[in-house]
Amino acid sequence: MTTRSETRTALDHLLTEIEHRNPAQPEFHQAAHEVLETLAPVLAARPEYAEPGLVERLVEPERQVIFRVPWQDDQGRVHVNRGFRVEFNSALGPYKGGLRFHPSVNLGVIKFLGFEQIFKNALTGLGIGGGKGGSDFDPHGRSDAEVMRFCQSFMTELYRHIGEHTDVPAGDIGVGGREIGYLFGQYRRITNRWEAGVLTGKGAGWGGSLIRPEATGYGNVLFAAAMLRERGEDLEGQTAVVSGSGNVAIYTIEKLTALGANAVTCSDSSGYVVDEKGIDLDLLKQIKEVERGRVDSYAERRGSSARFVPGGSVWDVPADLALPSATQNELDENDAATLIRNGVKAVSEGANMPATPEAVHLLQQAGVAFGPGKAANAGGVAVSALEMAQNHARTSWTAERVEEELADIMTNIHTTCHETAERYDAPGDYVTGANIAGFERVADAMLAQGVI
Ligand code: NDP
Ligand code: 2IT
Repeated sequence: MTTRSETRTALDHLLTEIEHRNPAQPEFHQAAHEVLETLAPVLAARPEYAEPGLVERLVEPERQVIFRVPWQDDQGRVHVNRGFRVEFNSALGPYKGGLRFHPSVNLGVIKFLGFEQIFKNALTGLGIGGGKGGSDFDPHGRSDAEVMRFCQSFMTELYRHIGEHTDVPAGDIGVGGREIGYLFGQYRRITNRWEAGVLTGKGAGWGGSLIRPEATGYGNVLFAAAMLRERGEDLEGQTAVVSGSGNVAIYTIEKLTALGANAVTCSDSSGYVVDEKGIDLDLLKQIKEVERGRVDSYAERRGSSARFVPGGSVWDVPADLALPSATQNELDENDAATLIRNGVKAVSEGANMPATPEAVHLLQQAGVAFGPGKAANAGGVAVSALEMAQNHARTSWTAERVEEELADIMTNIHTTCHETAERYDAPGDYVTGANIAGFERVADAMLAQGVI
């Protein structure tokens, strides 16, 4: 019988090896640490999982593609970006995960996101494997025509690696409905196929699912509400701080408001806005979704209830709830200490890995309910899987139906994480619950399918 401490030693060795074999990929190391550090109890309790090679296979992507993306700007200048698709694990279904266009993208970032996606997708219970992709292209300040030419060039290589039964990309930072449209158009042109299920996040009129744009934010709020319910509380009357002002942040604010909470902040890389009356969503959507502007113009146009703070930390604003919805490592130890001092009750991750390991530790120690991204933000990829199901059946569901399914999926994920944490002597620890529950599903499928 393997003890937990023997298992922990073996995992520590593996983590050291991961760092050696994947140099200069700090985000991937961080994501691997966060998962592997919680697996010792399940590996000790279930000897079949401790089989040599299982976890080693899990941390090595099945396939990694890196390619050149040349494109011309409106002045005719040629730019060369780098494109990535990491197909991490397909034991449960076709690779599934978004594309990120942001200057900070590199192989390590895409690998961290792809690794997280394996467990997140397993938690949805919907038969999707894990993958992620993107480019170091920066869409900020680019014209529609430039973004279109970039997307066409990106897809001119990507098309050979994807397909409705193979690998199904979607959006992430810098990739929304506009980009998915250009990418889908180029895929259709190159392949001469109407293959709706090759991408998700499509427009509602041409194969997209209703509620997909809302799904990540709505789902995160439902997850936060479920954590609060465990503590005998609800969202009504709670003040919430939200970071970001993109897809996830906007629909997080929308659902918080609908359920009676007061979302008082949003942010972008220029700074944050506090609006004591609550964020005016019509104004925020106009600025971000229509004009593609910056959050300072929200404060200018909103009037006296709102102010813009350049730079600074949105986590300085006192609140009952915090929903980080921008990017990785945006909430550190100091931010966590400030949130705790201000009496925060729950932190639920809309973004992927927004809280640093030190911040997570501090929040959990202080008894704050903490929802890790791979559980809390799984609503987006879950509705992507529902989009694939609708595409396959050549049908489209009503918004009400999709929203009901989303609510059921989020409740199930919450229950699964909660019960799994209890089963492994970590009551209330959603990080352990999410990692072990996701791991069990993927590991069972990998064991059944042999050493591949
Ligand atoms: P968007 O591109 O729509 O919005 C991103 C927002 O975050 C913008 O306000 C952006 O500000 C801000 N941001 C991004 N990078 C940085 C940075 N390095 N520093 C400061 N601010 C930053 O992306 P999404 O809303 O789709 O994604 C947000 C997060 O949610 C990401 O972590 C993503 O992985 C995660 N996620 C997304 C899902 C989806 O369905 N879209 C599903 C699950 C998770 P600026 O414009 O100034 O850069
Ligand atoms: O991080 C994520 O889960 C996403 N960006 C959504 C992926 C998807 O395939 O919808």
